[in-house]
Amino acid sequence: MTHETPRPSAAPKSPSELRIVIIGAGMSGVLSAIQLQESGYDNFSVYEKGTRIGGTWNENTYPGLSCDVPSHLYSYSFELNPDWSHRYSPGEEIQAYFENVARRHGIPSKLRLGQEVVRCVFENGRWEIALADGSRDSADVVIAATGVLHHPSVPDFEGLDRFAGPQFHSARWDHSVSLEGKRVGVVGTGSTAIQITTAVVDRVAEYKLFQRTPQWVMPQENPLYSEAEKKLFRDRPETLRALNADIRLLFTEGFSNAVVDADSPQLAAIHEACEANLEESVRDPELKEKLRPNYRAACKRLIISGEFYAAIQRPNANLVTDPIERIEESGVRTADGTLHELDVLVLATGFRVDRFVRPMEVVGRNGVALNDVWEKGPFAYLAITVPEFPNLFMLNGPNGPVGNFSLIDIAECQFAYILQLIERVRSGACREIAASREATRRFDAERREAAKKTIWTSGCQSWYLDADGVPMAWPWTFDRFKDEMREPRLDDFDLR
Ligand code: N01
Repeated sequence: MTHETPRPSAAPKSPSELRIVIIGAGMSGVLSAIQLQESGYDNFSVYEKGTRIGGTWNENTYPGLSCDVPSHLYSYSFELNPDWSHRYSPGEEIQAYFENVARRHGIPSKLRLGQEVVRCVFENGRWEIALADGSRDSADVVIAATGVLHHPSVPDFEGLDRFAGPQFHSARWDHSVSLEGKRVGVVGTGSTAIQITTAVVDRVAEYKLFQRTPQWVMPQENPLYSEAEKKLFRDRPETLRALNADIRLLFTEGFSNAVVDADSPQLAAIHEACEANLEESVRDPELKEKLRPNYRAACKRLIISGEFYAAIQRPNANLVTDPIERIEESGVRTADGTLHELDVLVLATGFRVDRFVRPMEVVGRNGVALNDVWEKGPFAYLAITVPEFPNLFMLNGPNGPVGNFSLIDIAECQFAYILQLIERVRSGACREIAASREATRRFDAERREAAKKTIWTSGCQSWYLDADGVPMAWPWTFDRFKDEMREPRLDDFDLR
């Protein structure tokens, strides 16, 4: 697709004259598309490298997949869903929700599925966009909604390719492989591995969970919503809104605001609840000690599960804590010399969280490559904009509040902010807008300082930390985030 490149101009444009490209059709890409349309910006396309929308929920299909944010909170504010089946609904239902919402808002006509953006270059005041199939586009504004937990991290275990049976990363689940009656090994003890464990342990002959680091597990029930409750939500939408508001308050005060204050009483209560869960749920003292972390609860991303401890105590389940030495044809060899024979090996080993828009090549003003700017680690002013990359706005970019809040709430706040930046370009107030270097430096220094108070620096290794051990995530409360997102401080921007 080719578009004629107009000369940059500060004359106001109608919303339809502004060409916008959204990259990614996950939760935040679909949100951007809906909100742009609602605001009258109809000249946009959404490029998605997958063949369906949904992002995370399209890519992750492992058994037991669900969202550990309650479903009535993990919903668009303008599309609350009376029909969620559970407090924490399964992944398939979440995927169907996004597909339904997108359809209802007419987004499919804007989607370019199976189209991967490989390069965005800022030239003559516009973004020139190249796609993997050789086609091109050109836009005044690019919205990068490319996701965070997205690029599988596969450990380079010696001999991994020698394993004779099926093996795959949790985000690339091979549904052609039957687990019934098999000896199955899962590496990792993050949220993913814990969900897989509870879902598959009863289907397999032998289950081995390879744990490098134990996790604190917060018990949570996952009740079904009754038909009567769903009818009430449908008939009286105000009850649904009230439920959403109640859960938001509980989640924000009880967890989100707590993790950024390591001394908070809420964190102490979470730690106690996790300790009590371990004490009460695990019978065998040896297993209990193997499962006991030596760091504080919520230092790593907290595991939410009412079933994991029961699952790992099934007679066919085994927690392996000896380090993995190598992978052999018939299984996993641990450092104590044991060969754990397996038919299927699953790597629930997490994601490369420092990628963001990469591997897409992004080149800003004067030929500066984002990859070089991010050489020491990705950063963005308020998680949205990078100096010298004008009119490029990220949703859930680096240093955002990922991991502690409903990502949908976050994306909605971010989009409202981005829309105000777009509006400045449309109105002719400027042609190009990006955070200034000075404001970005200040923000980065402040967030590094604030990060010292968070629970993530209390003595554990996790995906929150960058290569220098500094938490990458937003280190302040959700209220502060909402305040920041209310209106751009134009002094912090370089407007041209
Ligand atoms: O990944 P993780 P995840 N040898 O990075 C282990 C979200 N999520 O996919 O702890 C041995 O948390 C690693 O060990 P260690 C949620 O935000 C949400 O589980 O580093 N082990 C760890 O145990 C979550 O936090 C939902 O010592 C190795 C595991 O692999 C995030 O996604 C559901 C290893 C990776 O854990 C990521 O979760 C699922 C090695 N070489 C996920 N390398 C919801 O419900 C890694 N490990 C929304």
